[in-house]
Amino acid sequence: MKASYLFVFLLSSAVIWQQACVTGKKVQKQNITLKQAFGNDFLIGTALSLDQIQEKNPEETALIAEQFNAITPENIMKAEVMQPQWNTFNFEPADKMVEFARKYNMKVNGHTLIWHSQLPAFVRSMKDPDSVRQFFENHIKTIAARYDKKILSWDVVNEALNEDGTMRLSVFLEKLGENYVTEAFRLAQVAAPHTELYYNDYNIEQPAKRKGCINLLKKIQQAGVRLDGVGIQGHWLAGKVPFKDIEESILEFSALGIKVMITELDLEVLPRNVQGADVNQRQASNPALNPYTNGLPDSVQQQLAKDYEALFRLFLKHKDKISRVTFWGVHDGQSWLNDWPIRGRTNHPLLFDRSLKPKPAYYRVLKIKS
Ligand code: 9MR
Repeated sequence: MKASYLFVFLLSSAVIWQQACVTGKKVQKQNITLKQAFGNDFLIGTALSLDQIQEKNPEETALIAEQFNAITPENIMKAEVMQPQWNTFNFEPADKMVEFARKYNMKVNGHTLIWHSQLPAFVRSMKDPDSVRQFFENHIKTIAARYDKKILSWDVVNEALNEDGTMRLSVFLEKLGENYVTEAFRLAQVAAPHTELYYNDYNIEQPAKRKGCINLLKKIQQAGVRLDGVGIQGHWLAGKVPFKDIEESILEFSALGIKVMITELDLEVLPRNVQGADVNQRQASNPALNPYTNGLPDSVQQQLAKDYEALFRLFLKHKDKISRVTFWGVHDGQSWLNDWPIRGRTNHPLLFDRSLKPKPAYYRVLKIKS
């Protein structure tokens, strides 16, 4: 072997060895990536920010391309970005994302057509039902049609339910009535006949909300409107993951004859009083509630790893029902949980840390397949 080849070989072995040493512990060497490991089971996705779609950081781009085969835009397909002013659409970021997905051979889940949050200001101030209806129809038709055949799927309606399973009070419920969810799917079905259509929500593994969700989904189906899947967001707490509820929900949702997805997976490691992902719920800041600014203690790191492993074992057990598992962000530094429900915390909910290094949880998840 030539000296230069030998040097490259030794260097890459050292890198692999270094990656295999996590928090001082030797773990099994892993050469495969998430999308390779689970490629025959379900899609492995991540939410991307605009910076990531624009490939601002080459190291991050490489990590995304290597690990994931599905993407969801974290914010750029929401109504306030896509239609900032009445009938004025901003397609540029979403078009860029479609290009990104094509370049790296990834599926795109559009997120989201109808949601009570991140609405443009002109909708929030609308008083009369006709204007809301016009916005609702125009928004769905225009955007769903533009991306038909370019993306795999849409979260047509996001978070329409309260914790007790009743319909959440929103401008859509108030002005259009309960049937607005079915109507959104009906419009999307016409505008995007080649795109899969999903309902997406958090805490729908919880029994009361799950029951409400199943009723809502059945209504869509009974109206003869196409519904392809349901997304359980998966914003859970490390050490308190509701495994039994999750398994029951996978079974019950799938019994409706639709795909089940885990769409926004992350595991909270910091103290907080609220559960789920209601962006309107906030807690006051307090240094005691931000304990891991210098990194996760080993005990919490191990808990996180244990929970992720158990979750992926469960997902694999039901891989015939689950079509995608998407993390809500690529790495800890990007997570929305650094700012919710308390702003400015240092959170650690994902498989990659702030310096893009895989955490013990990553290796535990991959180890299932080795
Ligand atoms: O991750 C998103 C964050 O950057 C935004 O500030 C926030 C604003 O509403 O939305 C976050 O994403 C949410 C997703 O769109 C729907 N489910 C809950 C997610 C976390 O709040």
